[in-house]
Amino acid sequence: MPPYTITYFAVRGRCGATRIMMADQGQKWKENAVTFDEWMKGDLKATCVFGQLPKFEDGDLVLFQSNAVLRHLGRKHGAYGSNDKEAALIDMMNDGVEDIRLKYLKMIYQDYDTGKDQYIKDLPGHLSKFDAVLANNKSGFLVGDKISFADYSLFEVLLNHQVLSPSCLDSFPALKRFAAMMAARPNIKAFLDSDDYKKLPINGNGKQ
Ligand code: GTS
Repeated sequence: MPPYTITYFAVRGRCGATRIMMADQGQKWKENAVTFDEWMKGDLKATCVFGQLPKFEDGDLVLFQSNAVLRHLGRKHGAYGSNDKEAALIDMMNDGVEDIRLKYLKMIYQDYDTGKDQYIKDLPGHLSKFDAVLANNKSGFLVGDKISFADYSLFEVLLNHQVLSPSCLDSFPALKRFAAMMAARPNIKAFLDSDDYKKLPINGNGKQ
């Protein structure tokens, strides 16, 4: 039995980074895909701490909140820095990624038709911050000299943004290098090439 189980809608959504991280770390997991009709019955929702998915199980540990899941996996698989100072910086970077993710999700779910162009115009202002951080760290990762859960989260956000705006990384050499480096990691490459990954839409409303 795989150690981990994801219960979520059949999308990449808020499990994209978790799946990429587990794949890269050589982990197996089980997927419980929940349909909209099942969800609307309300029984599962009533059991979720915040009334939302994803739900993540690691044995008898049941977690909600996708960033808590990333942190848990980071702790377990040595992807949370080498000391408290690095861990704090990794938290900071992941919160920065979450800020972009929230803006992206708001545009996708609430404002796609009228807000997409402005969102793409504003994007360099957000991406430049990550580019500067990466340009200052010669390991190529966000913090320290090894991969962390924040790297997986940033990478996944970049994948989605390259679908939204294929040239969005062109003015950001450090981000471009980072995205290429992450995509070339053998386990990530194999996962991104897999049907399991490709069959899932990025978002639940078909916009991307
Ligand atoms: N902060 C939460 C997390 O990071 O896990 C947000 C979870 C969330 O927004 N879940 C949505 C949900 O359960 C699905 S998705 O936006 O992640 O695709 N929606 C259904 C509902 O009834 O709220």
